[in-house]
Amino acid sequence: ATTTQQPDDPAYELTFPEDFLFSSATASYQIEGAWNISGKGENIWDRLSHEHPELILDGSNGDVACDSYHKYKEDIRIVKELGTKVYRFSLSWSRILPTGAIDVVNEDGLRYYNAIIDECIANKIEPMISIFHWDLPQPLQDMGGFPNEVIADYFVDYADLVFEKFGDRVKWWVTVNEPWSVCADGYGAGGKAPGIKSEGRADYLCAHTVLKAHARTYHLYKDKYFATQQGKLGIAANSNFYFPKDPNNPDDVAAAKRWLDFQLGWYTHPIFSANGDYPPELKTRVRDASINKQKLHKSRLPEFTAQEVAYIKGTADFYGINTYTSNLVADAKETDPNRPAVGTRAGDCGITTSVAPEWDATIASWFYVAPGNMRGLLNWIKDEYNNPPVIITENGYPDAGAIKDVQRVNYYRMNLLEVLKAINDDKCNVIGYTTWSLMDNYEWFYGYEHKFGLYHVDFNDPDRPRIPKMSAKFYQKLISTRKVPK
Ligand code: BGP
Repeated sequence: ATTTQQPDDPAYELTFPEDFLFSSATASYQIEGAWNISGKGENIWDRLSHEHPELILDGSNGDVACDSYHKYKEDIRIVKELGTKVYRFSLSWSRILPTGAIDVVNEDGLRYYNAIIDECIANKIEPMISIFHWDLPQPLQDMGGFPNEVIADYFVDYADLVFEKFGDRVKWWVTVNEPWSVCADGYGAGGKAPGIKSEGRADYLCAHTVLKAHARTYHLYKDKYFATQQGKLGIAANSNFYFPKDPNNPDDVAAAKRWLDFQLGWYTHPIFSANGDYPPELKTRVRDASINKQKLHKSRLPEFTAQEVAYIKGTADFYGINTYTSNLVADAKETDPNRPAVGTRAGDCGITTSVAPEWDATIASWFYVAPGNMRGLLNWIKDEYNNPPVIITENGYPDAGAIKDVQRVNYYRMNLLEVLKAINDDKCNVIGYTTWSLMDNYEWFYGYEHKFGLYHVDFNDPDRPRIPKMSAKFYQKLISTRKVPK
């Protein structure tokens, strides 16, 4: 069974609040194409996909993708057809600033995003803009990328420009999409561009820069633009919810909670918790592993000064969360032969992960359908951070591209019923929900092999037509009735 919901689940009777922000998402590198057109500079995904096609499942790249550089009106047309109030998309940093730095502005980049924003407004769609969704300008990577704190300066200059140019019409801003993926994958496990493998080191440095860049961007917006633009700004974190492998074993229960702190709290504790800063156990465990076990001079986890803690705390108007799947977590003692090595994040945390045998597999090896993930995560956020306004900034299901995408519909049904229960029964302050993705696109290391779209895109057709799948019709009906269709 792909879902646990019963046809008589009482949540089918519940309705989403009238002003609920339904949305669907895309990202620049994944859809735009036009990688070297009209002054755009090279970014880390251009570089990686061109130089290392062997890392991509089908050896492909985003050179053309959905051709949204030319077809953005088609994108807005399907957003309109779905009926979402919001369209979440991202800006290509190197299309606006080809070298990443503010001294060379590419006018065509500004023109392009102005056109998209205007097209949204003309169709009464509120743009939600991700300032950064992974496509770092290559020249900034050549300086070390996010592990080098100077990148925060470039980020803030870039953000300043986009607020100035687009902020009159944009009321929703996301600074960074999935800082965990940027850092833990990009500079830790190496599973995303720039593909650097330095787990437990460069990923911690990256996170430190990202958090500072985010906070500075928030303060900049509040100080310089909020009075006239009145927008809201947040971050889109990502995490699974983690279940204890043995719910009757208190050590596993503690381990699952701890891993949430290591994965999600790592980014959102400094921003949303009452005391700010990294989660206490993240600090003590990494410090202990670094100094006592590895005999390093200091902790691999950088420290914030008291001033920085205060500066970063509270820098978000909403809590954005992307979530897809789940894991079981077991405590792994020092003597456990399965415990990951000291210096890896899981080793620092003292855990192992697995999946439950009853969860359905999908086309993606990392993705199992895990009932309870959504509701568990929303409750964790509520309890951990005093119930902040939450926007689910991504949620979706991978397959090989069926138009009659029954499993995707089941997945959405399961998750949206959980969202309704979280709102109504658990009093979670959820204000929006976003599907990943509006349409099939370039799924990073999975190329065009994995599809998440509500709309099918034919990548063999030069016109790249967008065709609604069953899931698009399901979402459309859900939005118009504000109930989950049975
Ligand atoms: C999220 C990203 C999206 C999207 C999705 C699917 O992490 O924000 O950009 O790609 O995951 O993941 P993947 O393409 O790695 O399967």
